[in-house]
Amino acid sequence: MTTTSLTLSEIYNLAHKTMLANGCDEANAEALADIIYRAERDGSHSHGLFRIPGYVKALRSGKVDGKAKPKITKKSSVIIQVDGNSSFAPLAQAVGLPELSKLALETGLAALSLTNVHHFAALWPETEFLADRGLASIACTAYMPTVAPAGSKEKLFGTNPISFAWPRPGKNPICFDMATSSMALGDLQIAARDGNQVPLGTGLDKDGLATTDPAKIAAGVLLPFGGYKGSAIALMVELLAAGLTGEQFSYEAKNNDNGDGGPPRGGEIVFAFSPEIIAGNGWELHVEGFMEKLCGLDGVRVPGERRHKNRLDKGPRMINTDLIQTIKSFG
Ligand code: NDP
Ligand code: PYC
Repeated sequence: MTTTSLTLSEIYNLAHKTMLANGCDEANAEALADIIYRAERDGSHSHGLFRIPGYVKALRSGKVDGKAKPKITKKSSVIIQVDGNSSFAPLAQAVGLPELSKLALETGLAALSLTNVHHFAALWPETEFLADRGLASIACTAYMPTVAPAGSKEKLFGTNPISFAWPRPGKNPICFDMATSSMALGDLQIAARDGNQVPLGTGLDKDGLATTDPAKIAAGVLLPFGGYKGSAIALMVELLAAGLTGEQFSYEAKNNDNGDGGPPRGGEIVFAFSPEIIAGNGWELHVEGFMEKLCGLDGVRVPGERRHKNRLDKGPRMINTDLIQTIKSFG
């Protein structure tokens, strides 16, 4: 694979320019470019520039409205809904997350339901936003059928990511963000592009046979992580991101999608909790005592730590040259 060096501002500008050239207004382009830049900065490679071709396809087919204005509604004293009006998820999040944070800091616990959005990004930006404001949170979204539920060889679940973050005042938050499949589809596609094999157990080919060839898995099914346990979490994500928001389950998203290769319409749920209100005074010290024990164990690291270390590096990033050429060809 050939790579080209891009500075972080070149990454932001390339994403921003491409979005503007393909029908986004400034607010939508800014929200997307910011999420792409932050993914590359932190080393979330499968959800940064790699996603631009899909974003562009969705704009060009008209599935996503690059000029959408998300609409916010307060559904109850602790529930906010943002209707993305066919936007990509980041702009709807930019509208909803500050309100969610305000509400959870007042009440101790609140939820944000995002509907009519197209989610193609990592989820840690949502949960870290809340952790930076002293809140614990959980976010999840569904996708399109990619993963066979435990016991089956047929795909029904999306790769259904879930992120959790916990605030640590004065320190980086604890934050995990993971697909509930053995591997995110983006990483499988990158492995196929780069000619790498994947571990046995990642997925099955179209005949239901285990394989280490990512292209064959892409034509077959991914498996949930951890067998029936990961499958149960993927099921929970379908129910929370679609059943609870009223948006599409992964199978419905696929049935109603135009197949342009961009992200389908769906929902996302974000729950926020205030340790200050729920646990009360002293929660930080209590948790730090636990974290000291955890991090004192040989071989243990805090989820999110890899990204937070990458973030300290303000230098250029090495990006796949073909990908840059493809993105530049979009205008
Ligand atoms: P990974 O398997 O790479 O990582 C999952 C989590 O585990 C991360 O928080 C990571 O932290 C943490 N972790 C990894 N290794 C260790 C370790 N040794 N000790 C402690 N923690 C560790 O993520 P996935 O490949 O499953 O997902 C990648 C991305 O894909 C996610 O950001 C997800 O949101 C996104 N995605 C988005 C979808 C969508 O529909 N929008 C669908 C599916 C996935 P760290 O980052 O610090 O390594
Ligand atoms: O990597 O599985 C994935 C994915 C699906 C939608 C966005 N990312």
